[in-house]
Amino acid sequence: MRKYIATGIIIILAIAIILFVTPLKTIRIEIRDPLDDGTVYVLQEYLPDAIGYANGGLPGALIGNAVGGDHVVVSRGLYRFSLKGWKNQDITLHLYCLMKNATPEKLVIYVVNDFGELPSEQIGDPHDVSDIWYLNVTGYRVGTVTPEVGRWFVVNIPGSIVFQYLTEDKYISFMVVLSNENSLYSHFGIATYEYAEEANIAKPYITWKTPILP
Ligand SMILES: [Ca+2]
Repeated sequence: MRKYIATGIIIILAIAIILFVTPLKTIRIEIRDPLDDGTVYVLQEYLPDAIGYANGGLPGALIGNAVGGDHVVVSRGLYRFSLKGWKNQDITLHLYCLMKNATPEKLVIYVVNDFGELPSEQIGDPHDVSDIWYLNVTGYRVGTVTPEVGRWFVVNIPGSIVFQYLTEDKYISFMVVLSNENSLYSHFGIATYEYAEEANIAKPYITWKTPILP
């Protein structure tokens, strides 16, 4: 009798472990296309009119304030990822900090409506890029980070926010803004697809966890 009770307890324990300690695996998705990341930069003298460029071809995204030619330029980072296979999980964004200049404070990360593929280079005269520049206004602020140069940093995004901003073809987009972007010469540099290719490091990527068992 005692033997049957012991066996029963072991079986119940085994079922409990399977139910409550479901093993998880990490799904990792790197940015897919070089034009899925880049920057939008504007001439500070015209703000709040956003006059400048969107550019997806640069090896690195400058986040903040810098001098370009005779002008002070304010720049923001843009990243978009294809989340094929995502099923409502929370996700984590992974980006790599390359450098900093002057006194940048924090990076503010927004989930934004999709900006689509970026131009491959700076084209023509400075023009109205307000449709991209102001995406943070309708975006969702997911967090702030103080990155360290030469290190990866992460931002967690709730699944419900991903669901809210995901496009029909399963793209999720981010904008990275410097908290003190009007502070002269203050900026961080973050790796893009192009930088990662040249430097042979991982491209910007997203992770989420999913059960190993179906
Ligand atoms: Ca790019």
